[in-house]
Amino acid sequence: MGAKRPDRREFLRGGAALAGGLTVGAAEPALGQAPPEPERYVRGDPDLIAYGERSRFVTSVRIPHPPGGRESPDAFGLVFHVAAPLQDSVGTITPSSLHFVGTTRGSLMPEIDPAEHRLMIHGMVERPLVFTMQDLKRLPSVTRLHFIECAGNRARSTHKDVQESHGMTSCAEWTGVLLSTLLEEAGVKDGAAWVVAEGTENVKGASSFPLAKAMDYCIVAYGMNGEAVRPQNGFPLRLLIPGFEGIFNTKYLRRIKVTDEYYLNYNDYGHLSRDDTRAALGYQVGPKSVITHPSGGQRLPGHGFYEISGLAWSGGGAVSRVDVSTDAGRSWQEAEIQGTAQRMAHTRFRLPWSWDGQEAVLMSRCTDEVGQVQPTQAQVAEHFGRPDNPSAGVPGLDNTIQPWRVAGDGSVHNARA
Ligand SMILES: Nc1nc2c(c(=O)[nH]1)N[C@H]1C(S)=C(S)[C@@H](COP(=O)(O)O)O[C@H]1N2
Ligand SMILES: [Mo]
Repeated sequence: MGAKRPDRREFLRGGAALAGGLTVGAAEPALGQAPPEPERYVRGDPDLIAYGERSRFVTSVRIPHPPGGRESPDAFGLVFHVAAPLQDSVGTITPSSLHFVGTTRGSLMPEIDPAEHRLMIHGMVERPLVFTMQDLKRLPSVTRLHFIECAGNRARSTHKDVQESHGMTSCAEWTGVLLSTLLEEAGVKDGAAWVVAEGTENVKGASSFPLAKAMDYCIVAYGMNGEAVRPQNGFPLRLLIPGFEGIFNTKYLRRIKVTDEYYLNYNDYGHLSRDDTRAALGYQVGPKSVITHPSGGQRLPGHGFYEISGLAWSGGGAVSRVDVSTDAGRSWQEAEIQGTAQRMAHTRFRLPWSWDGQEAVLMSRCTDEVGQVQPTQAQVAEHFGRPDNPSAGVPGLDNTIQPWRVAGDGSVHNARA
């Protein structure tokens, strides 16, 4: 018995049946010519043997964010955040070298020797503990796919492409020890309600989050995409608070304090609620999605068959459904979800589409496992009492539907208000 192979006929039943097959217009007929031989060979060297690199023909790179590279608000570093080229992504995992980077106050990274690194757990616990990296690696571990998204990942009408509008989220496979395992080892005292996590570098990257969240799904991670966490993402140890906005995912993690109150810290822009019940939902990323192909800045070479493809995610759990519209939201079709959607992870969706060469507006809408549905920009503006000004932005996280307009010449443009 072999692995289950995708069935082309099933795919066609999904709505892509085109007279003459899928490749009409997309490929030339073969008339006996064999594909060319390579003209050049690259000679391997010890470095390439030791640690591989991508083809020189693959040039997709990260960019400073905000676009144009506004400098860090203080003197610590170069840029504020760095955005991932999600418009070029395939599948669901962001390669570590292209993972977005969020540095709350600059981009100076601490260089930490893992042999010297310690994680302290203290505060309202029975047994305060200090772990070395080696201690942590002896404990039961988990490996899970999770996205991280910066609360500043808000699409604007001026953004040209997915990288500018949605590039401050990424998804990696994280490995480490559940925070609940460490807190159970330490023994949380009655009356504790908050957890404060602190990083190692000068600005500490600290944040406070509810104890209930700390006991549920959070990972103290040392692994990222099959190797050690990269320095830009928190080497040697970082916290994953899956589903909560990016700022909670403390990098260079060195201290966890269990408390009975919210701690104010350098990371707090004043947007985080200190009320336990509001905090539980207010820190969470809503259901969100973006079509990565075709998307802003790309060009369709001609009419005919295309696969519309994109990423969907939610802080509320797994993506349960994605709908796609090719007529600016007048009608919707359910897209195919790649594999089994993981909780708080990017999920790839796909829909076969035949472009007739007319102007079309493409949109995607995510529904998550708890039934939350991604809103339109107009719905959110209405909700916040600004129906005449949908581009004004909204307080908190922005998870509104992203429209892309395919013009008659095949060029694709941002169609946000
Ligand atoms: N120690 C520390 N942790 C931090 C930060 C920081 O500046 N220092 N930035 C936060 C912000 S604002 C974000 S969006 C996420 C980004 O995680 P990433 O860089 O791995 O993508 O890390 C968070 N954790
Ligand atoms: Mo961030």
